[in-house]
Amino acid sequence: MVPRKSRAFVPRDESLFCWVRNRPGRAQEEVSALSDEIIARLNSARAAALEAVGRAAGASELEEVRIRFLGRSGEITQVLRGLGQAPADIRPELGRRANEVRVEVERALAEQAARLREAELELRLLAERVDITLPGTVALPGTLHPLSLILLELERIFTAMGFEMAEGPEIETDWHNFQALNIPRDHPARDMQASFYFTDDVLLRTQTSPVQIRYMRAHAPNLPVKIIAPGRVYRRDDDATHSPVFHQVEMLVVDKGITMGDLKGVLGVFAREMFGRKTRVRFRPSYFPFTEPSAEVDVSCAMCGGVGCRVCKGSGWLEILGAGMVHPRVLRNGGYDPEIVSGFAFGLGIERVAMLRYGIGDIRLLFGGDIRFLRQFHPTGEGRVEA
Ligand code: 2NL
Repeated sequence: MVPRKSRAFVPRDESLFCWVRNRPGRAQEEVSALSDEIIARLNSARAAALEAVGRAAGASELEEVRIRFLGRSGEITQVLRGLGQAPADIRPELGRRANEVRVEVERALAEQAARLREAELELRLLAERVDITLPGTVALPGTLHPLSLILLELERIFTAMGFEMAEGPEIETDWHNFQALNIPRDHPARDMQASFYFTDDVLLRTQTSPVQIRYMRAHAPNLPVKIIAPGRVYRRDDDATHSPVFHQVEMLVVDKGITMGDLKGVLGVFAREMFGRKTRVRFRPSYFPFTEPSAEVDVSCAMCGGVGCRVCKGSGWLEILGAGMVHPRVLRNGGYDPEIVSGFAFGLGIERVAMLRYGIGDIRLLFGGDIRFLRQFHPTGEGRVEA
């Protein structure tokens, strides 16, 4: 509540001093009575001021109190101002007292202002209090996706053997994706790779082979070609072991005098590095349009060591990739002369390797984004699950 402003306690014209001034030759009793009265007024002004200061609950209320008592026409100011007309014998004493009152009220104002600031700060500190014992937001370190882990592993294995990484576009021409790889438009192999076409000539690549075609055409006739081409590929498949988007790594070597023995050697190193030192490799005759001869390559099952288990369905072997000697037509489409050079190639699905390596039963887990699943994988192989 704002205290009601009182007027200056004595209007100038009716001041006590007017009364004294107008009566020269006044009696000593009159002067002392006057002095007593001024002192009484000072005291009551002092008491009222101190009380008002004590009651002021904010900076603006405090300012009102200051104006009421010490302002230009404040109660104490009025007394001080009027002292000029007080009789000379009592003036110094009254002046001293009035000044004391003024100083005292000023100090009380300053102290109350400080107290109010303090209290306000106290309130703010209380309101803005931060509980530093509350648990913070835990920043869980991320983990690499199992597909990334396999890809990094492949990169490590093949770059150690002197291979270069090659990349290319995911949107390809029919020629780079199929025709250059000896798969003409009417070839039955196209049915096995049901594709996503934009136009008759443009599609999402179904394999990373077009990267190798592009690489050969960019580098021919330089030798050797030793590349691995990892990347995302697309096929119209969708079940527990097939995803419409998946990842492939293909490898290509082209040089003079390359034989199937080189292919077997490289695949042996790869299999032992990826699946363990004791891993054995088996070749079965197969067919791909872009290789001749062609082979399905199996590795001995790392789960059971080759005796047969659920993972290898009792056979002791896991089909891991397809490979072969690069077809002469494909070499020629890459800009190399098959009379002078030869080469080998393989292709593998990264998802399949990840599923075998980590014991994942459903390919869709790899694309589900469930971090409870994804957090289990660690470069050291910790936290392996049977899904
Ligand atoms: C598989 C089989 C294979 C290739 C890919 C290839 C690439 C060029 C020339 C010759 Cl440029 N071959 N790639 C060769 C054999 C098999 O993939 O089952 N992939 C998942």
